[in-house]
Amino acid sequence: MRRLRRRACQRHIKDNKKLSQNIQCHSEPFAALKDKLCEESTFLTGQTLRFAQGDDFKILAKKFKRRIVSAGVAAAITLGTAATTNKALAAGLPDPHQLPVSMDSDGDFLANREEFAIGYLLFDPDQNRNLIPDGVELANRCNSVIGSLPWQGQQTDPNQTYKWHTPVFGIEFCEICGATINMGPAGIVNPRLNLSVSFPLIALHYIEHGSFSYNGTIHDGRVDVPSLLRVLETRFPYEPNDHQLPLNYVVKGSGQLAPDANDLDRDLLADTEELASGFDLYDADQDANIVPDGIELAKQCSSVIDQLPVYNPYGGGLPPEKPYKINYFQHGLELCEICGNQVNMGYWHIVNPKLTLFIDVYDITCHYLSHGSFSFSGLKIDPPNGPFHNGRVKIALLLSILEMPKRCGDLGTIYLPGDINKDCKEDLNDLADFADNWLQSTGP
Ligand SMILES: [Ca+2]
Ligand SMILES: [Ca+2]
Ligand SMILES: [Ca+2]
Ligand SMILES: [Ca+2]
Ligand SMILES: [Zn+2]
Ligand SMILES: [Zn+2]
Repeated sequence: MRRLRRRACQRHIKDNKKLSQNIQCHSEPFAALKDKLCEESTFLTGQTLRFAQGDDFKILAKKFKRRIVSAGVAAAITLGTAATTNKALAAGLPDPHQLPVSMDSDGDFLANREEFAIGYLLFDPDQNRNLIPDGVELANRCNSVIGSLPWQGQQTDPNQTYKWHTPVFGIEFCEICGATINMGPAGIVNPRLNLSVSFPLIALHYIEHGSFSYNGTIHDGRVDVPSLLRVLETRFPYEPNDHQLPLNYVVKGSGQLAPDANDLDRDLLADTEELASGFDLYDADQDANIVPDGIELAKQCSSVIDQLPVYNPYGGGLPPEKPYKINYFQHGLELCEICGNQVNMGYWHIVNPKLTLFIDVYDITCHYLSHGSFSFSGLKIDPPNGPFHNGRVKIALLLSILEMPKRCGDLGTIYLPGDINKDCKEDLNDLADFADNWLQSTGP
């Protein structure tokens, strides 16, 4: 089947005398995939999903997700439909550069031994539930990191990671799209860690297409994924956001925002914060959703704060018995140091009546939390825009006041031993999952 398709493509390339990457003959499975997504989206949301000409797989999946989430049925997609849709996506992948990998139990384009080496799950093709096979998005992420690296000789600092390529006299062709690529070697060097990884240049063409395996007329093989991640100092496909201030971030006049900048697992939770909140200081991704825990915890806190009931102490009613917030916004604004957005200079007073604890959270703090950061830095609205509110949330205190983990799946959720599908209920579905996993298990 695969060979047939390839042959048809080669014929197509010849016919068109054009080595384009958008080959018509791949559009057929893609069209089927679109139909499938439309169907599922219509089923879940009652609205028809529309695609523009030239939508690629990533945009497609994103559109689908956005529609589903905006329709408020995110839970349905995470718990029920995702599994079947993943299989559909994995089966009908539109970019034929994404070559299947041997010994890949969950079909996510990462071999079992690679998943083991980089700390991913062997039997979950979509750990972050975004409908993109994890191997494909990891390759995409690597592609964007590699894209931002300077070429050898163009580094601005001797410790900077760089990429190199030694052109030779000769080219090869991509077996999938026919692109012409120099057959010389290439690689990436990380001088600070004294690590490097090398591959034929054609590997970069495949990484660009979401694949760590490559197949050219001269070279075929697979990039050493664990080494590549080490060299790039990347572990997750997650796109970082500038609001996620490093723990050693310093603001003029206030000094370092975080009281502790030691972070063994580099998940943006300081070691002392992990200890104080009962997290694992050696595991950057305790809930295995390939999002660094510090970043997702901040976002979870943000959404829990958003949903707290507002209590007006001057309104005459009794305060709620559950956690609530009081609005102490003020007549004045401050600026976000990172994006320049204006937020209120006031704060929320958050109370947990049962524990008789409270915490004040500035509006600027909420802004940073929503971007995945417990550190925050606001500036005065008037030039020269000196520092205003800045610091770092007292995480352990905030978590106890908000009674986190609040929802099933929030970081720190403890699952009962029989709760195999992790929906916080032990039921018949777990039995089915158990039977599934038992059949797939390669363990003794
Ligand atoms: Ca796999
Ligand atoms: Ca994924
Ligand atoms: Ca940490
Ligand atoms: Ca995580
Ligand atoms: Zn190609
Ligand atoms: Zn901002």
